[in-house]
Amino acid sequence: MERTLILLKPDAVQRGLVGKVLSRFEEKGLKIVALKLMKITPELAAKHYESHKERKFYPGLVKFMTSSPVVAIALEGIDAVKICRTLMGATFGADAAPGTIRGDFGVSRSFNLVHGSDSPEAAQRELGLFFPENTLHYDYAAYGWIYDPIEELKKG
Ligand code: 3AN
Repeated sequence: MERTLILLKPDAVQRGLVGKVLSRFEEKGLKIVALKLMKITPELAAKHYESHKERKFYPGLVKFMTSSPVVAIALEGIDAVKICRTLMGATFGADAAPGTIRGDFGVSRSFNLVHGSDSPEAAQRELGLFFPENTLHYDYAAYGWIYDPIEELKKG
């Protein structure tokens, strides 16, 4: 099982899309292991977007992400990072395929509704930043019907 960080960005919250976007992940079979509405501080934004510091869009990105609350979510599942990135779609709404979150709900380059960790290593780092209090561990009834244990064993 892998864990990943998802952020529903200020545009998703302000446009009333929290439920719809969260449903995409839940309905796919990902388990919610932490969830909170929060305001990102400039300090947290700087740590989270450290690798983009030199990019031209960085100041606008930090301003946007700190302008209004976000919903931070930790999701768990086999290959959770990759699956969430596929559900999100291409970075810019106008390029994102129909059926993806960004493809269905947005057209913007910067207001692109959702963030998802781009590797298991990034996920671990970002989960530590957004959920220093730790994520939960509990039995998820749906797993028995989401994963075929025989198929998973064969994958080894
Ligand atoms: P992704 O979120 O798909 O992993 P990254 O990591 O390339 O995309 O970029 C991080 C964030 O920076 C994006 N989610 C987007 O909001 C913003 N961003 C990237 N490129 C641009 C750009 N050219 N103009 C405005 N914002 C951008």
